[in-house]
Amino acid sequence: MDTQCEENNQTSGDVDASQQDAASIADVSVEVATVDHTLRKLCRKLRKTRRKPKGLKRLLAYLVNILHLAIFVAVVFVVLVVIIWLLLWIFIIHRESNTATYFAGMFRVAHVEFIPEYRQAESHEFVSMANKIQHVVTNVYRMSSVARLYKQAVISDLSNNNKGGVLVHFWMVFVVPRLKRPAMCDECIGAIFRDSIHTSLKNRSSVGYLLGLAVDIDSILINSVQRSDFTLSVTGSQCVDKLYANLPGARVPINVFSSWGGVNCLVKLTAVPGSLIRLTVTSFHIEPSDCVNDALIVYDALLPMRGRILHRLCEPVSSSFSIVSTSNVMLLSFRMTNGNKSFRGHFEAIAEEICVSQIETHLEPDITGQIYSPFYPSMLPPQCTCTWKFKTPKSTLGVALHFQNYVLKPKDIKGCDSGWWKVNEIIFCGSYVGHRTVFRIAGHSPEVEFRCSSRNSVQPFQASYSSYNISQPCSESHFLCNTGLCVEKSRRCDGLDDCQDESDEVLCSRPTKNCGGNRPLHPLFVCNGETDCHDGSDEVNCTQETTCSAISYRCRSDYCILKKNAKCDDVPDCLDQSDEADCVCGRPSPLKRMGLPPGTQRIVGGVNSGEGEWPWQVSLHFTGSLYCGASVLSSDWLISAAHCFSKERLSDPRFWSAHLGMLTQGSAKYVAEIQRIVVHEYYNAYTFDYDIALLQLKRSWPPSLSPLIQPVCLPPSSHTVTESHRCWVTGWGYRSENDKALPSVLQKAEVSLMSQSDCKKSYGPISPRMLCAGVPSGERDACRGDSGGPLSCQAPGGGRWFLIGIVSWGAGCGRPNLPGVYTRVNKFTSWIYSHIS
Ligand code: 4AZ
Repeated sequence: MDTQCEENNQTSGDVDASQQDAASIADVSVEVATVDHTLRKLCRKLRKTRRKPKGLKRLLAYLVNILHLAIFVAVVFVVLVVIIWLLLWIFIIHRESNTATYFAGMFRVAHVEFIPEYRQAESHEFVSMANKIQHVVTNVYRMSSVARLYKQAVISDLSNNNKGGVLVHFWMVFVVPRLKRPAMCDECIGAIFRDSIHTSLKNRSSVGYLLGLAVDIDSILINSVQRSDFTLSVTGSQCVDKLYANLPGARVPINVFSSWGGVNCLVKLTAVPGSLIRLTVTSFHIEPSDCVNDALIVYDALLPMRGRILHRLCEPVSSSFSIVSTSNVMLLSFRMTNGNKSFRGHFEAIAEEICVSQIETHLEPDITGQIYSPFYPSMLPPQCTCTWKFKTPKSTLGVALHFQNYVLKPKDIKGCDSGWWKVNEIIFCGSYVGHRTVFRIAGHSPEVEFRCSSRNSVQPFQASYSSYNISQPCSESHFLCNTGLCVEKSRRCDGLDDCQDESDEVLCSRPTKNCGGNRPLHPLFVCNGETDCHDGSDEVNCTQETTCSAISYRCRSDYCILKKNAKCDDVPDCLDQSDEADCVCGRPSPLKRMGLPPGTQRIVGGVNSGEGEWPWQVSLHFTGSLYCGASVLSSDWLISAAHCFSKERLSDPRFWSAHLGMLTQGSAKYVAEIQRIVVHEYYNAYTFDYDIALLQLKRSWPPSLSPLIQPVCLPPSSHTVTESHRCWVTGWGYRSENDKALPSVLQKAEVSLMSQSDCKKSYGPISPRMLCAGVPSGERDACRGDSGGPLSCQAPGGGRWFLIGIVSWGAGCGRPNLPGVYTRVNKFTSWIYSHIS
C-alpha cells in the first residue's frame, strides 16, 4: 500500500510538470489532478489510520484478518496433502500393495492316454486338453477363499508319465494386496487344490475327479516362483528349448553358449515313458560366483520349481559327472553372463533300476567285492532304493562294509538326509565324512536296505565288503576304533588320531618323555623343535628324508622330513627349499603400538589391540553390520567359519563385505565385496563339525596396504603346537555373554590350548576337527561376533604367527571350565589349498 502511495505521489509530480507544459489540454489536466488529489487524501487517511489504531475494534479487525489468513493457509495445506496422497496412492502404494504372485504347479491326470500331439503347444489336441485343464484349475480357485485374488492359469506342458496318464505342468497368477500376502503360502495354495480333490476321492485310490478330470492327489506339487521365471517361460520362448530322448540309451547332445541368444535359457528334457533321465555334464565354463551370475540349475520337473531342485552348479566343471532324475522329465535352467561361457553335455533315457542283489562273501579277512549306490557313479537322486542280501561262509562270520568317506550312525530324532539304511530291522542314517569307516553287521545272512533320503542329488558312495570274525573283529595285534577301523595296538595313546575319531586317544595318561627307553619316543616329542630329552636325541636327523606319515612334513617334491614345523621357520629344511616358499605371512611389522589405557580390560578378559598388530584380522559385515570375523590367507582369499554362512540369505555373497586392515570399527584400510563363499561340503549344522569356509574377494587388496594387511601363515597338517607357543584370540565380538554393545577397538586375549581329552571332560564327545582353548577360570574367551575369526599362535622365539584355530562355538562366553571351541585348521590344509591355489 505504501508503495502504491509513493508511486502515486511520483505520478502526481510528473503530472504537475506536464500541467505547466501543456495548458491546452486543461480538461485532462484537471481530471488527472482531481484523481491524484483524491488518492493523496486517501493515502494520508490510511497512514493516519495505521499510525493511530483505535482500541479494541481495531484489534478485533486485525485478529479477524489473521484468522482468515490462517483458515486460508490451512485449506490450501489440506488440499495439497490430499492431492499428494492421491498421487502417491495411485502411483506407488496402490501398485506396491497389489502385486502379482506367481506359482508353478504339476499334477498327474490319470485315465488319459498321452498322444504325441500333446508335445506341440500349437496343436489342436494340446489346446483342447489345456483348455479343459485350465477350466478345472480356474474353477477350483474361483470357488476358494482366494477367489478374488486368482487371475489366471496357463497350462505349460503336457508330458507322458511313468505312472501312466498325462503329467500337467502349469502356471498360476494371483494379484494379491499386501495385507493378504500371508494367505498365499505354497502350502495354502496347494492345499486348496488337494482339498477339492479330497472330497471326491474313491476308496483306496489317490485319484479323485474334478469336473470329470481324474487327478492323482499324490502327484500335486505347487510352488511359488519368481516373476522372472514366469516371464522367461511364458513370454521368452525364443530361449526355451525342448529336447526328447525317444530311444533308451541314445545320447542327445546339449551344447549351450553364452552367445546363444540370451543369458537366461531353459532346456526341457523328456524321455520315453517308463524311463528316467541321466544328464551328463562334460564341461561347464563359467565364472565361479555362488550362483549370482552364472549358474545351471537342474530341476526334477519341467518348470523351475523350488521343491524340485536336483542340483545347482555354480562352479566351473572340467571332469564329467552325471545326475539322475526321478521321472522322465528334467529342466535345465541356464544363466550365463556375457563372455566365453559354455556348457557341454548330453542326456539319455535310462531304465529305472531294480537294485536287489544276493552277495556271497569269502572267508575273512579278504575284501570280496564292492557294493555301489544306485546309478553309480551318477549322483544319487532324491528317490531310489537298493537291497543287498549278504551271505557269509560261516555262521561265526559277519559282514563288514568298508566306506571311503561315508559313515552309518543309528538314527536319532533328526531326519536322515544323506541316506536311510535298514540293517537287521534297525534304522541308521548315512552321512559324508572326510575319512574311512568300517560298518560291521553281526549276522551271517543280513539284509541291508538303502533308500535315498535327500531333497537334492547327493554324492554317490561305494563300499567294499568282506567277512569278519564276529567274536573278534580286529586281529590280536589290533585295536577296534569307534569308526570301525582296526589300528595297531602300539598306536594307542600315541598322540595321533589313528582312528579318525580319536577313539584310540581316550583314557590315555599324559605322554611321558620316555627318552632312551626301549619303546620309541612319543611322536609328539620327535622333531618338534624343542629339546625334550637331555641328550637331544629327540631332535636328530629331523631333516633327513623319511617315509611320509601323519607326523612328517611333506616337501613339494613329495618326500617327507620328520621336522614337524618346518614350514616358514626361516630355515630351509627340504632339499628343494619348498618349506620356505610362499612365506609372506604371519609377521606383523613392528609398528608403533597404541598404549593400553588403564582399566581397558574387555571382551571376556581381552584388551585393546594395537594398530597393525593382527594384520590378517578381518571384520565380516552382513548387510552392513558386524556378523563374524575372518582371516586373510592371500591377496584374494579369506578364511572363516561355515556357520557364519549356513542360512539362505547368509550364503549369498552379495550381502557381505570384508573390512581389512582395521583396528577401530569404521576405519578399514580396505573394504572388499565378496565374490564367492565356499562352505565345507561336510559342514554339519547340528554338531558344528567341519566348521570352515573360504571367501574369495571380488578385488584383491592392493600390496601397497601391506603391512597393515598381511596373510596369516597356514599350518601344514603335521604342524604341532607346544606349550611354548603363544596363542591369542582376536575379534570385535561381545565382551561378555549378556553384553549389549560391541567394542569398537579390536580386542585380543591370550588363551591356552587344551588337550582333546580335557576338552571332552567339558563338552563330551567333540570331533577331531575341533580344538579347545581358554583359561580354567573362563575369564578369557571368544564370544558372539568373534566367530570365524582367528586363533593365532606364534612360533617360539618370536617366529611367525600361524592360524591354528577358527572361532567356532562354546557354551556361553567366559564360563569356568567351558572353553571356547575352535576349528582345528591343520586338519584342513589340503582342503584349503585345493580351493585357493
Ligand atoms: C558365537 O556365538 C560364539 N565362548 C563364539 C564363541 C563362543 C561362544 C559363542 C565361545 O559366535
